[in-house]
Amino acid sequence: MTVALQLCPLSDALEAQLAERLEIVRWFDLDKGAQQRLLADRAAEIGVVVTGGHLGCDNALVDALPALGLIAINGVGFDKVDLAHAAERRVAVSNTPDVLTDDVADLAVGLVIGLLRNLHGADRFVRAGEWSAGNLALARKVSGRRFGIVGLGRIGTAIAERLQAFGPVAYTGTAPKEVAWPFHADAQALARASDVLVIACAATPDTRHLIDAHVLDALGADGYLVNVARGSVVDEAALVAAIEQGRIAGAALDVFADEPHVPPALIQSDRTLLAPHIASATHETRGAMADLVLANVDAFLAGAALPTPVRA
Ligand code: 8YV
Repeated sequence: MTVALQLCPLSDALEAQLAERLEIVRWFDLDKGAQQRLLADRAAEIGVVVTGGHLGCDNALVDALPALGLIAINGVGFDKVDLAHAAERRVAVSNTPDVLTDDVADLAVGLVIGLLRNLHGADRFVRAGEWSAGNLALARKVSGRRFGIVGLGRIGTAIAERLQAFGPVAYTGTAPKEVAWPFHADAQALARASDVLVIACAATPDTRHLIDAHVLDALGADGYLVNVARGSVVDEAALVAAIEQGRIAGAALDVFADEPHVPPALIQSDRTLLAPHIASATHETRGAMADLVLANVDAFLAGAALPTPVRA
């Protein structure tokens, strides 16, 4: 049986089905010493790595596995895998596109509404028994806001389709698309024209820290930031400063630069709504993602074309 390294926890159902096809080694359960011993004893047997989009697989591990043939990502994002390096090593890479688009877009809308209407504060207010002493401070209206989408790919488009029910939508990206929404040449111009900036672009070297202090200042003291993409797209230190100094009104974040580490200033602020990278975390979508991971593993084991390959 082909041996597979599992780099992060997966759903019980996916783990059980993987174990029917592969001998699974739970890499993340091993300490450094045990990992080294495993590589020394069994590296040549390991043909598959199964990992998450948030985690990927670094080049050092790829290079330590001479028989590696497939990196199966349980996620759409492949920014944590060096595709050129994998191709050079003749390692195929698969991901789980499309099946999580609705969930990520739904969560983005939820974060927009939650942030502007202060749902997190309202929940805390009731639980803390503060209601009998008075009313919660007023929040901000969602309908009529101008929404700016950074990255109009599959997920960005699904977010735009939903948010246009609330107010005007515009976007930025690598190039204008054939859509009715207006295009802005860069994130700063889009931020200037938006009340709510929603980040939905892929993490690439070009989008690293795309949302910097200039973009946040263009969004302005009444503007809100929502990020369902990757933490690396936002200069987190600049965001912390903008939140602390009230240079933007608030931020709702499902992703962070160094997960699961969240800067204390973001945790302490009541201008932030925070989530632990849950955009695709529903039973339905994680089930569909698992099916795609298994379909790619099965194709690889059968020597067939991968259903959802990622190409360099
Ligand atoms: C998942 C993701 O949280 O799809 C992605 O790229 O980041 C998320 O859907 C993650 O991949 C789960 O393993």
